[in-house]
Amino acid sequence: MSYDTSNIFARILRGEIPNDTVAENEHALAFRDIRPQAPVHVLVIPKGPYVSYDDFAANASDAEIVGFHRLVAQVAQSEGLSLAEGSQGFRAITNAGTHGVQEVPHFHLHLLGGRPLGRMLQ
Ligand code: D5M
Repeated sequence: MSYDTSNIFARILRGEIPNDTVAENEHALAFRDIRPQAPVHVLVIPKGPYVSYDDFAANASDAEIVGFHRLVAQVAQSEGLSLAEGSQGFRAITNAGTHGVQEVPHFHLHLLGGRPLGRMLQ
């Protein structure tokens, strides 16, 4: 699947529509989900044009991959979700494609926490 530059997260990255930014580094942006499913619901996206997790993992540079994951860790800490600092935990998920029910075709990781999230897999 080729990258669609008109997707909403591409527009956020270009500054065409507003977002509630939580943190940012050279390679990634973190902002609050517009339809939060938990007290903390932050999306972390790479700044590069990657459709899905597998696209990102296969094609991003080492620096982009590290930068992305460091931002996830930074947000987990700043949002009070870090296990190392005594939180009750969190969930990090990414949806891909039709079966994964991916709505926005720019890779994003959902970071959810602040309440018990229930069991996902039986
Ligand atoms: O989830 C896509 C997520 O993106 C969904 O939880 C809503 C969120 N969303 C959609 N538009 C916006 C804007 N403009 N700001 C913040 N969050 C947004 P998926 O994993 O693709 O199903």
